[in-house]
Amino acid sequence: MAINLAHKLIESHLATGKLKAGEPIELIIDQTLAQDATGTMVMLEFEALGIPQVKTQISAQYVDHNLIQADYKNADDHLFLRSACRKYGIWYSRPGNGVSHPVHMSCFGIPGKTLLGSDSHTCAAGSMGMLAMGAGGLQVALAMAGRPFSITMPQVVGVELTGALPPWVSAKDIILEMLRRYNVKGGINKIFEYYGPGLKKLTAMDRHVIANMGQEMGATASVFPADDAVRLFLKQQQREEDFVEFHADPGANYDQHETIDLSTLEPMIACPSSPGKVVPVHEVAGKPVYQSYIGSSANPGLRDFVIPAKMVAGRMLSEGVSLDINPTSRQLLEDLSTNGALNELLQAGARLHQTGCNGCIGMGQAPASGRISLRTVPRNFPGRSGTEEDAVYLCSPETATASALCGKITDPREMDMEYPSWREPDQLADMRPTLLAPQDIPVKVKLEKGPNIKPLPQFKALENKIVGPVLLKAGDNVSTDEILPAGVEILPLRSNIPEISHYAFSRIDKQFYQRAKALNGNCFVVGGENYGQGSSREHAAIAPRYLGVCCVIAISMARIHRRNLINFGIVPLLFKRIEDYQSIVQDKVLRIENLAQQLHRSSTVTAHLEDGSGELEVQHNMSSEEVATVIAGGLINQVRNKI
Ligand code: MIC
Repeated sequence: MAINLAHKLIESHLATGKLKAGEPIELIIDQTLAQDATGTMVMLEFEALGIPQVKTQISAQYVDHNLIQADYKNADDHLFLRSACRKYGIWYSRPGNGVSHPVHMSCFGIPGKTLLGSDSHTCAAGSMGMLAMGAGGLQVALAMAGRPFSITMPQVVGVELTGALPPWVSAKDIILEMLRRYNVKGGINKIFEYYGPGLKKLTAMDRHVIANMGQEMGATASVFPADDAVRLFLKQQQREEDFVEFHADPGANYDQHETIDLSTLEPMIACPSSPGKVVPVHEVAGKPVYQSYIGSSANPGLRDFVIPAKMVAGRMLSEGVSLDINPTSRQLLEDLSTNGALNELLQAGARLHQTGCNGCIGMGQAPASGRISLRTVPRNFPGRSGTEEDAVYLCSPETATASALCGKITDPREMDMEYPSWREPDQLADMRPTLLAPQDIPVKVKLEKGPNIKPLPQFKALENKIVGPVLLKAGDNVSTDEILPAGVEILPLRSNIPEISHYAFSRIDKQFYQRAKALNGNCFVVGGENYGQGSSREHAAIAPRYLGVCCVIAISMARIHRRNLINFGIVPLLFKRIEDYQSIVQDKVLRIENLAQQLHRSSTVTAHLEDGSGELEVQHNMSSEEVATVIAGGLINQVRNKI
């Protein structure tokens, strides 16, 4: 039988289970990555597991999110991470080296390997024939300890690309077109596998753009074959010896089929405030622009900076627009400065920021109130830029630059210039010397825990009778940015759960923390479809749990967040009937008796409305192992109990 690439990758790493969509499987993980905003938890969790050294082929820790050192907090975190890398045998990428996903690809990506990362955009490495997935930090810590990673076996959607992109249309427009078709939850429990003649002209970094934002559709992963484009990429990194050809068998089977004729695509844009609100650029053209943002893990390639540089060469940006350049990595910055593109950008009036994730996650660069920001980043959830009621649009570097030149949203095809030509260089600046390699012989290292590093909170086992109010009722597609926001004020608290919990649900209800504290007991949170979409930050589970949330009841849930809830002892429940979601109101008190028995016995859980007005039947889709985790009060307790 002709086997698709996703199945080949899964089969070669299968620890338990069968390749049957919907069934639980466990996968052996070859490589892990962490970034600093989630990495401090990963290291604390790894410490709690009591394992002396990582057991993976490669584990790497990047510092790319918490870069602004407004006080000691982020700096404390950096030192802690460096010491943890020394202690546990992990590569350390210091601040200034750049965004984890492209740097990992450049330094460590190998076709055919599995990669698990404590960042939802880890899936970007699917661009080079890897099975790469995002997960909560605890899952990554366990993978570092050599434990397999469990997921629900996804369906595989074969996306055939035909034709070639027209001028002014680039990889970002392909993934925006996918988002237009699938929206933010059409990819749940799916792997998107791209194939076909249209791949020929897409470089490994173009594919990274597409694989990265597969996460925005809720997909488990996206995969591309390891072909000549990947060989060239590895050659550019002086690692051609790591190339392994890897692709689907001819005529491979897929669970679902999708086709995109690239020649028919046009510049696309995602409107505020969801990556799924995609329209052609010309539909929103003419709106005044305040900021155009180039960079992030969603458009990290050299061409994503050089094309804008060529577009602005010899011109001046519109006077009212800030063109913010966020270099991906030290490598890219070096290449931009040697090939002259950096000067073109600066001379046109662009603004240079340090290498890293920066404004993508609200770490600076917040737009002015009521003004439009055009960004090449992967997400535009409400308020994520740091400005309340922001108006962030997601688009290609071409659209962002054309709009910065014209001062208004502009379809780049309208520019009075030829589409700049671009050829990948044979070699790029070498990144690896700036990474700190793990020592061959482990040395005794003390973890450097400055005052910003607080111990992990301990949670009790699940109570068998839960009585509490619905403390919050939320709508559809609530992202983790709304459950536990990021940004310059909150991100530095990632290593301090008591402090960060003050911000739980603050984007939805500014009084949530006070109300939870006043209650000082168990409570429920209710959500609509796709609850917890977006990031992998486990703080969006830990902080609510710390405040007494013991169950979330939603219509459906995003993969990573659902698992994070389980990992920290919050029961993920699902409405059986939409009407029940519609009729339940905030403050309604629920009572669940014999919860553990109910979870073990069947998929149905009965809750009683405490005012005597009846019963609410909900369901769960946890495996027996997941039920055991949640009953233990989370994965750390469960692992400890086993030891
Ligand atoms: C994001 O893009 O939302 C982040 C910040 O990279 C997160 C991780 C985090 O919250 O630290 C992600 O994508 O997982």
